[in-house]
Amino acid sequence: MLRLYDYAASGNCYKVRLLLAQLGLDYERVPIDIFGGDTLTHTFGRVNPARRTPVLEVSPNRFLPESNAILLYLAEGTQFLPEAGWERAQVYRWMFFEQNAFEPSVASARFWRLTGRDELEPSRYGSLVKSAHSSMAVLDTALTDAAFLAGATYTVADIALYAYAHVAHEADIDQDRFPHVQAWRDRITTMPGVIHDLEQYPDNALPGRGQGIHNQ
Ligand SMILES: N[C@@H](CCC(=O)N[C@@H](CS)C(=O)NCC(=O)O)C(=O)O
Repeated sequence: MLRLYDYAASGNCYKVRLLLAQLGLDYERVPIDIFGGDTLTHTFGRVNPARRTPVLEVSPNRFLPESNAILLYLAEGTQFLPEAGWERAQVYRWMFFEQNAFEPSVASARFWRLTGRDELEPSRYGSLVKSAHSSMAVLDTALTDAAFLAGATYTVADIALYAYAHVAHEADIDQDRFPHVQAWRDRITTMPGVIHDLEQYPDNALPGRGQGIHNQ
């Protein structure tokens, strides 16, 4: 059976849980307390040397880290990933954008806001929120004339971006500036099989409390 090394408050992990739910696949969920030291053990170092979640164990001792790589692996041959060609390239384009611009701004701003880091370093938080607005604007422009990111059909690109876009308001991001993102989010929210199980950050995620790879 598939096994997911998972952190309940992580949007990157939520992406994978969402696709697994929509595919109707059974899996074992292994909770990893990323601020409780679980990623720092020798054993977890063999699961993912980068010491991050999510990781999918596809068969015994075969570990696949990186949320978007996991989405692409699970979606192969399903309705959630177009055949090779133009539309597939669009899926890659948005998933790369998600990792290099969207997640580092939107997810980080939200994490900072929800764990009080915004008050500790307001000017750094301000820069994150500014970058997050730029990333949201890119998404909004793309969704002006398209129902979904890669075109007419819902794909893993939408899942990758939805994970943090659907909670972007928690990061002081002004939703009213992005009406096309709102409409796209509403379309996804009501789709069959869509789950919403992103949890709040626990106390050990607060500054100075935890012992993950980000010691701040
Ligand atoms: N690029 C990676 C990022 C994974 C990542 O940063 N995961 C976070 C949770 S969202 C984590 O496990 N962090 C460990 C830590 O901060 O100690 C992916 O998309 O899977």
